[in-house]
Amino acid sequence: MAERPIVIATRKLPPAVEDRLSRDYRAALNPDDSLYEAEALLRAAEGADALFVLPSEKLTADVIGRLPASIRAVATFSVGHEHIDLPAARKRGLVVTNTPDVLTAATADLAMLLILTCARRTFETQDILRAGKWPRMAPTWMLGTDVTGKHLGIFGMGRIGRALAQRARGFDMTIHYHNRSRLPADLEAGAIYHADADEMLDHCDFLSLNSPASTETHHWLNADRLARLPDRAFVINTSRGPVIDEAALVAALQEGQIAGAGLDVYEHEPQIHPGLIAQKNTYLLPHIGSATIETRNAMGFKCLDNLDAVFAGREPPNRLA
Ligand code: 8YV
Repeated sequence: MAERPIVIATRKLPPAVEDRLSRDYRAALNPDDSLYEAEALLRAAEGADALFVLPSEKLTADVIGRLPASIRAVATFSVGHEHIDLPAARKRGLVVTNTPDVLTAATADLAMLLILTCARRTFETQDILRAGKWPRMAPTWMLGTDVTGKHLGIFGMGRIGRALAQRARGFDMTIHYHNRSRLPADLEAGAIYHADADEMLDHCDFLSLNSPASTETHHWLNADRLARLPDRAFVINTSRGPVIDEAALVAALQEGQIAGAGLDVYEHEPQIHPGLIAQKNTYLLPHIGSATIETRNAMGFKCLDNLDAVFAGREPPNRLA
């Protein structure tokens, strides 16, 4: 019987995922969850057959070009794939796969949670309560805003954008969206399409960013677009930090150009712009969009389904390259 392929897992994974990985492959795990720099990753890859990576590993054209010939596949434990140079992977004949679908619900839930928390000031009020500074219930204190009847603009109506729209409809919100192309009526489900994303900004009580990171979306929400948002608008981001010009967002918050922001992702993770921390009307989470046990297990199993297919000579279900 042929030896099981060698797979390098660059990060510590949920136990059920590591168990299956170790059962079916000769797995190099990372129990300390220490980060691999490019050179260390290249050394670890020597003689291995596949890499199981996260967005923390930057697989640039240079790194891909220097991967040992033994590496046939890279499975990324993420739907986002901006950390992997796909053209370079194709050129090198490297199979690359990701984990779509299984994290859609969890990420959309978190976007909805940020909308609600911005509207109802939940973090801010909890901080006050925990600090023992709750004076008493008062009719004019800590007033938020309703979400019912408000307008939600979604920039990027892919799987997660559509799942957020579905949730927001349950809160009686009117959905606007911009996408590269208009969706068919069944997927649009009554949402209002704006071919011009800038024009959508005028309508937003909440603007949710749900596009992938790319050269086209880099700093899409810049100072000009922030200025165009109504001053009652909240910005929600569960996609990728660089879609927002973070310095411009801080300036807009400081100047009261917008009402607040609910963020799960940042331009320079894990560093957070100090201006975001300083604002009272920011609700900041540490990139936990997909962080439920069910979702993280499903993401890991999807990576393994893809690797299983590669090593069985089948087409992997979630192939990017
Ligand atoms: C991942 C994500 O869990 O899938 C993605 O693209 O952003 C996350 O939800 C995270 O990147 C860890 O892999």
